[in-house]
Amino acid sequence: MTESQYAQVAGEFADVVIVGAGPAGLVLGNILLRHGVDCVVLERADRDCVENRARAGFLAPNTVRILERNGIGEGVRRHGREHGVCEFRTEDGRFRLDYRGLGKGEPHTVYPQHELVTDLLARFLDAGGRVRFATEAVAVSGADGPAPTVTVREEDGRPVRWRARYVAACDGRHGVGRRSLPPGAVRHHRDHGVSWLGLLAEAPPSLDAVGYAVHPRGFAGHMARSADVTRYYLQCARGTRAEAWDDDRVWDELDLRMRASAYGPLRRGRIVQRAVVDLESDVLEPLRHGALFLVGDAASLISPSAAKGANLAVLEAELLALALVDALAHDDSAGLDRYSERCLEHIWRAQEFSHWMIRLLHDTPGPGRDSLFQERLRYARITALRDSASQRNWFAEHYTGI
Ligand code: RFL
Repeated sequence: MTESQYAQVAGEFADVVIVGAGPAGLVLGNILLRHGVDCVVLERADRDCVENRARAGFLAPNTVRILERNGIGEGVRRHGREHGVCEFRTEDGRFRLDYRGLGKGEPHTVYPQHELVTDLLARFLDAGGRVRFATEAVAVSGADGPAPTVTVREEDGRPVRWRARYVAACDGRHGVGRRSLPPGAVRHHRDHGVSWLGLLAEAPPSLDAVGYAVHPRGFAGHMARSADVTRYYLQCARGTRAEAWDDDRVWDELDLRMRASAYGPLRRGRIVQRAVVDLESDVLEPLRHGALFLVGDAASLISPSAAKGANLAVLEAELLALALVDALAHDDSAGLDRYSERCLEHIWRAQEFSHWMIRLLHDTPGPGRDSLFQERLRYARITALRDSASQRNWFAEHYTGI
């Protein structure tokens, strides 16, 4: 359909059009609604899909505070479980790091992302919020002028134009927000050269800690999600097909890398999700282009090594929501002017820590890199964490901080 044909199609309006019903979009929508700001959430997927996408699980203390102070923390408060210990398993044995008692003395809260999203959605709809499911945004236009427009394709294929005063792209790394940026936008990108097979097992956790195993065959990770579900990761070769790993192969490899023969076998169960994740990071600069704002994964993609993605999404959503309230209700746009700069400070810090975690857990390959040199550096990092009190404090503060 041409631009002139789109000009004929039906039109709707909201002060703030939010694209994407993930943690970023739904935190933003809830805070706006609470302050009486007119908004709508446009979501490509259907409700069932949005409520059942298993992804993150570790919430930073600051994330919990943001949810609480905006009246959207009830689910986390009721069902989240505090978590504060890591166990590292290496060629030298194992050591535990009780990070809750170090750094700023704060734990993570384990609460599966899809449950958080389910809570946020229910809350938003109960408060009268508008969500259009199965509605894909295909273009954002006019963001540099007074009347930005989001063109969407509804479930029946019907095009609709949403006019807005502001557009929040909370639609992840492949969304329309990133595709709609002007030519001057910068994308910093880093491929870490490492891939993980991400697994979700219908099995109780095997450790009372986050488990990080460094092994000659590659990294393995263990993260509790609930009493019956555990997330595991296995470092794998680039280009691995997830289906090539049947359940027995997964469990045997996990037992090997987690050194089950020394520390006890893992509690097995059905693998219900397997997907290969290439560890990549990117940051877009700036995060504002006129009336268009990038939030969450749309603003920055961060490797899951340090569990920061959903936490950044929530932090940015609150900053943007309060700035939009000031702009729309009090005619004060200073917060919007500062949005990009304030978020980028947090994003780059999180990127730095996540990058450090990758190099703690892997011998990162790369052209011209001496692999034995990389291995020795990785070993030095992990022994410093084991032996140095100040290093452990530094780790604790950055592991839970955002
Ligand atoms: P989301 O959650 O991807 O939501 C984006 C939404 O936008 C919709 N969408 C569109 N809607 C309309 N029109 C379009 N054109 C659209 N394009 C996309 C999508 O359907 C979707 O509903 O982005 P958001 O809100 O920015 O949230 C980001 C987080 O989801 C992400 O950073 C985390 O899941 C990352 N992450 C983790 N983060 C943590 O803080 N702690 C963790 O423990 C953690 N573990 C993980 C993770 C990510 C993982 N994957 C997916 C690599 C574990 C894994 C395996």
